[in-house]
Amino acid sequence: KVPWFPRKIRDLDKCNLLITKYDPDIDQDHPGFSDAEYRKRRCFIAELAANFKQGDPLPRVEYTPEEVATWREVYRNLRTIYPDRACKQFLDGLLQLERECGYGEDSIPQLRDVSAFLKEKTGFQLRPVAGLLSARDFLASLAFRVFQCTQYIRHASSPMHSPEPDCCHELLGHVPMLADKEFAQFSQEIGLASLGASDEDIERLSTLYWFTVEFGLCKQNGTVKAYGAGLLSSYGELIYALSNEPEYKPFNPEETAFQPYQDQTFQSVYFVSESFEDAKIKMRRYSSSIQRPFSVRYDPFTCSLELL
Ligand code: H2B
Ligand code: FE
Repeated sequence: KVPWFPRKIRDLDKCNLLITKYDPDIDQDHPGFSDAEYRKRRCFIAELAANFKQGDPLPRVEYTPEEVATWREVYRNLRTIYPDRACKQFLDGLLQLERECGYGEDSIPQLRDVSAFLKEKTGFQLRPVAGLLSARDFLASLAFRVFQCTQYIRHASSPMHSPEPDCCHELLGHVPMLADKEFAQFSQEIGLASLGASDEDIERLSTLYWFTVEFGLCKQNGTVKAYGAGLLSSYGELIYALSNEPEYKPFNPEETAFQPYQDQTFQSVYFVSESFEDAKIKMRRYSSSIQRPFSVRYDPFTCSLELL
C-alpha cells in the first residue's frame, strides 16, 4: 500500500500529473482566459514540455518582443527592491547568474543554459513542465535534484502577478536559491521525505514547502529577509511581507504543517526562521519523524535510490 514513487531519474518521465485549476483554459479569473492568442502560445510551450524525456536537451523557446517586454518589467521592478529585502544566498546567486548566465532585463534566460549553470553549482538540473504539477510529483523530482520548471510567461496585462507558476517565478524566485549548496540540500531532503509517503504526509510536506521554499523569511544580521520564491517573484507581496502588516510566527514544522495557506492572495501569516541552518535542522527532524516502512538513500553516481 505504499504509493508508487520514482526509483531512478528516468522514472521522472512518469511524474507528470498536472493540476489544471489555474490554467488559462479553465480558470475564468486567469488574465489570459479571454486571450486566444495567449492560450495558443501557452499551449505550444506546454507541448514542448509534454514531449520532453529525461536526458533530452532542454527545448529552447524563441520569445516574442511582447514576452520579453513582460520579463523586462518584472525584472526591473524586482531588481530594485532585492538588495534590501532578499537574503544573502539569493543575492549571491542572482549576481552569479547575471555574470555567468546572461541574466538581465533584456532577454528571458533559456532553461538549457540555466540548467547547465545549476548543474555546476549544486548538481540541480531543470526539467520543463507544462504547468502546475501535483505536489507528490513535484516533490518527488526534488529527491533527484531535478526542479520542474515552467517555460511560458505570465500574461502581459498582469506583470506583477500570476495565478500559476511561470518562468518569472521559476527563474527569478527559485533558481538563484537553487544555486546555493545548503539550500539545494534542503530542497532534496524535502523531496526524499516525500517518496512513498501517505496522502496526509504529502499534504503536510507541501504546506511546509509552501511556508519555507515559497514564502519563507529568515533572520540575517538581526533583520528579517526573504528566501521564499513566491515572495522573490512578486513585487507586491515582497514589499507586503516585509512591512509591519502581516503576522509573523516562528518557524516550527509541527505547527507550520497545519497552517492553512492562501494561493490566491497574499499570505496572512509568514514563518520566520532564526537562520537558514535553523530551518534546515528543523525540517530534517520533522522529515525523519514521517513513518515509512523503509528508508531511502540517493546514489548520485547512478542517479537512483537505494532502499534500506
Ligand atoms: N508545480 C510547478 N510547476 N511549480 C511549482 O513551483 C510547484 C508545482 N509547486 N506544484 C508545488 C506544486 C508546491 O506548491 C507544493 C509542493 O505543493
Ligand atoms: Fe514555486
